[in-house]
Amino acid sequence: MTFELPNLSYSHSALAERGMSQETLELHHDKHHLAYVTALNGFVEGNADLQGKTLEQIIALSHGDAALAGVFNQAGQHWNHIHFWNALSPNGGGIPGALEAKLVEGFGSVEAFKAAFKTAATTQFGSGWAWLIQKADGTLAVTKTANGVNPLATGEGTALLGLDVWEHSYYVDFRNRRPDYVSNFLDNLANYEFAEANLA
Ligand code: MN3
Repeated sequence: MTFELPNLSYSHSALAERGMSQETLELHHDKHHLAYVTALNGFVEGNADLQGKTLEQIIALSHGDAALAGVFNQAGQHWNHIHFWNALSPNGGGIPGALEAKLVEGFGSVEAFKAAFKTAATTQFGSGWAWLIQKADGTLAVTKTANGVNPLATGEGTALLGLDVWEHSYYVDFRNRRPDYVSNFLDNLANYEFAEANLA
């Protein structure tokens, strides 16, 4: 096996009081993420060009290549979910000072950042992701991507904080209320210390 499902750094029930249930994490991490890893390993086994490559290298070489669309989807989703588990915290929601200063610089206020992020996350039509990124010029921006795409693949910038907006990420806990899931993430679950650590 080339790639492996990483363990969560918290228990499956650790986020339940903050709006992400044990059932969601069991399905999302143990089933959905594992399926991406298993499928990716199947592609690698069957394609010598992919063997020995890092996950980032596979994302770079498969992105935009129609013949490798299946590979990209699995590799992108593996990368995205590794990021996502780190973007959640049982002590989430608190924004450390250096990141807060960058958010104010980039968006005018923390509230304006959250509004921009919520707009991106709720207007991503169908499956995808919302991201806080740092662009090459050092400034922050909010973006959204479809399916398994991420800012690493598009070259838009460094992913600081990503939110999964596929229905499997919120349907158990929030049913069809994606806006409530997004707000709860921003206020109660987001690991802003992880986001700050991703700053250049
Ligand atoms: Mn997911």
